[in-house]
Amino acid sequence: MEDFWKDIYTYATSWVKEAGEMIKDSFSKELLIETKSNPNDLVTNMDKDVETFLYEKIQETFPTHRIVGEEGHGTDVTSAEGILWVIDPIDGTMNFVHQQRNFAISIGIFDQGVGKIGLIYDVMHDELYHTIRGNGAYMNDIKLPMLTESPVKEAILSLNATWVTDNHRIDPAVLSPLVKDVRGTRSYGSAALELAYIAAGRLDGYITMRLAPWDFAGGLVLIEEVGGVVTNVYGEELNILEKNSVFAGEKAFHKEVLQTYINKKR
Ligand code: 2AM
Ligand code: CA
Repeated sequence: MEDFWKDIYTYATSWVKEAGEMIKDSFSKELLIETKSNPNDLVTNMDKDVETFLYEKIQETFPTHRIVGEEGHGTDVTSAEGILWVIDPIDGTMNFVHQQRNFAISIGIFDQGVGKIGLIYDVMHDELYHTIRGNGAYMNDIKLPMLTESPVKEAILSLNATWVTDNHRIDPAVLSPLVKDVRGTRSYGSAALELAYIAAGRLDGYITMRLAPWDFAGGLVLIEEVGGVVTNVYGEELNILEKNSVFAGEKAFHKEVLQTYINKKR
């Protein structure tokens, strides 16, 4: 393994763990909750504090690296040149506020647009999903096996019911037969965790009509490392700097869904 990436990974994992402690400590203090684009789009002082903490650590240690974060850092980043950190300080903020669990810190680190490091930290379970490209993916110390083929009829698909009810976002004629045919559906409310679960083989697919780069950056690197596929819902490559629809999954499942369900209806 190249020492260069190992070094970056070692710093990143220690900062993510430290940020996890900050979040846990915050449960005994008052949380300031605000809304962003709509009344259900929540942000707290902890989202902002964790992003600032990570941003300052990266800037101090790796001043040439570029950073994009959910809470406002890096709005000036318009290309994927150089080394780029894509950060979600708390993914699943609604879960964080309402449930105090099922949220994660997510980081994807890219070199000229190619994913090199993926980290997703499930803070409350103390489970860190991590990879350095080409060196295997892990949950804590446990190596994640390569994904095995999963036909639609045996698959568990993760998706948020919102997308099935809203005609403007996806035609129910596409999703409804798929939802009927899979073995089961799940919804966890944190894109980062849903992607980590695919990497761990607990889910076979995840479909969503809109995610921001910080929601999927870490998961993309993890899933690719175990042989899975992450695209938009039409099977096209994602742009790491733009909002996209996302369809992630085990390779055979991904192919079957595109061929049998999505492309037939286009
Ligand atoms: P967040 O908690 O960091 O906001 C919920 O189904 C998942 O989708 C979460 O990962 C959430 O991230 C993300 N999400 C919620 N609203 C979104 C939006 N308007 N655009 C992109 N991602 C969103
Ligand atoms: Ca997010």
